[in-house]
Amino acid sequence: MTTGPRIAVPAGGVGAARFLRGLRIAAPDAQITVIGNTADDITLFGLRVCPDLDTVMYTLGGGIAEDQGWGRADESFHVAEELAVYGAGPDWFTLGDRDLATHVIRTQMLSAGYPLSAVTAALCERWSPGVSLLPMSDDRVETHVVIEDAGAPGGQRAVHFQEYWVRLHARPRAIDVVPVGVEDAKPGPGVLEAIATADVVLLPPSNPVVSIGTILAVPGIRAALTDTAAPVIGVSPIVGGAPVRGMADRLLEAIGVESTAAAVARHYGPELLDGWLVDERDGGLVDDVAALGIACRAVPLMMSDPQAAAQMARAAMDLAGAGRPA
Ligand code: FO1
Repeated sequence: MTTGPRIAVPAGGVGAARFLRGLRIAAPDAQITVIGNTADDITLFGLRVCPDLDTVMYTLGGGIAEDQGWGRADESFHVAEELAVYGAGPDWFTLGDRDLATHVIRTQMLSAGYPLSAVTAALCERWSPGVSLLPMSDDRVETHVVIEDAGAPGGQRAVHFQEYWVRLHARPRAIDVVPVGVEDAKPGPGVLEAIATADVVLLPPSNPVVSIGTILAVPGIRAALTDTAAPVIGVSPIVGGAPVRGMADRLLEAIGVESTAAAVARHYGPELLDGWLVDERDGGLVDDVAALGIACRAVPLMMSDPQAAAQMARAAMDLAGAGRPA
């Protein structure tokens, strides 16, 4: 019987997964519910791939390819090699043999009519991540990025987020980020309840636009987070004016948000955030954030290993314990 605090964590991929691994160390008795971003999901070779859900599941379940932060450890690529020989694309998104088994099971269950939430629960029975992993929605939402393309009509075209991120390496200027279908999406089973009954809500250092942003865009979720009695504490994904990993700055630019720890806090807003952790290098921004009505502390934010992530999680829980500002 877990007696610890109930913690709700809207989460993207690698940054969130590493933060969650630290949170499990820092709060071993906590009942953690992860609300996973599903707008990165893509269908390849007829299989549904859910990168952010799988990164959380594999990382907390002990099967992640640690250096990459995605995909499986001890992986082989025989199927991918065979597909390439057949000329079956795309070849820019690598699916390993072990990882493919997850996508086969997921696709089988989705085709049999199970909602993504039931599929994710079934996959987690094998992985035992130690958290409840809930898709943000059972409805399909797919982030597309509108990029400059001189050769396209009107000089721009939309590409799936994964093509923008993995094939194009976020090089083209992003004009707009569109979570296709989000306006018709409903929060997944258990999502609103997890937020309403949480003792603490933590926003990990995920991509504010295509991970946290898409979760907040599901109708009802942002309102639940602003209404919850629980303190909402975020961790800046931007350190020293640049994203810690990934290319979030390219997407922040598309929505007109400066790549600073203070600008992201302002973007989330004081109606959402009660507290915000910035890296020690951004200590000079603490007062700017506090002036927004958001409690702010500067602590080390580099998750170099699980213990460092645990320290960050402790700092976030401490700031939550400081309670909502009067
Ligand atoms: N990222 C890459 O940069 N290259 C890949 O080939 C790639 C394959 C891949 C396969 C499964 C999976 O779950 C994730 C994968 N990713 C890959 C990472 C993925 O683009 C990111 O995890 C998220 O979508 C961004 O948060």
